[in-house]
Amino acid sequence: MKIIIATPSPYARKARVALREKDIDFEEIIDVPWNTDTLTQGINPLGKVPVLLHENNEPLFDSRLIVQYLDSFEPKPLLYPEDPEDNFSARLVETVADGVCDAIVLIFLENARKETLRSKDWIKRQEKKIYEGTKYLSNHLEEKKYFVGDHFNIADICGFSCLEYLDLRFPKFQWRSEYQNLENYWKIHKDRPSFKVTSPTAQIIEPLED
Ligand SMILES: N[C@@H](CCC(=O)N[C@@H](CS)C(=O)NCC(=O)O)C(=O)O
Repeated sequence: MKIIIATPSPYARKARVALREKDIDFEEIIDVPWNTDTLTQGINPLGKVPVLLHENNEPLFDSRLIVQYLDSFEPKPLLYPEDPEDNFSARLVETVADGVCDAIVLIFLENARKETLRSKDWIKRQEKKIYEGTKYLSNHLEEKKYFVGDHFNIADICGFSCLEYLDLRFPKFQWRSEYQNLENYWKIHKDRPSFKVTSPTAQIIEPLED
């Protein structure tokens, strides 16, 4: 298998962690999807990473679809829980964590525009999603070791990736001091090998004109 990724991307990280947790052989291809020469051209009409390439199958994109595919390709360990209640609960955490990352990306892009073109109201609107979403994650976690059930699953991949993406792109938010339970959770999982080797790193993107 091959996976096209960007090093800061929390969505690509979901697939990167899942591949490692399942011990699947794969090659990582690093792209900068925001640049005009992105490798996603002609592969993903949406121009986004991650993209999974597997033999002659159709390229798969969108992190959720990719992780679901990986669960059917190699069910051990299953990342989307079998139990229906846990399954919905894990998907909810995934939705909120991904949504927080969406808001972080939108602020990052807004700030990449010329100062005169930036909208303070738009940034505020996105910040509210970040703060409310993180509060939701904290409430959902309580004092547990895992977000959902008693096993590591997709909710943990998304929740943990979201917290480290906050550190990278939205450091003014001191979530560690505001939510002690999230800080404890981060400490418990930070040395997990699949997380350690996929820790997000910034890339330089072409500046946005107009
Ligand atoms: N819903 C998608 C989101 C993927 C996404 O937004 N990826 C970003 C990188 S963090 C991207 O490639 N953006 C390029 C663009 O929108 O042009 C998923 O979960 O895979």
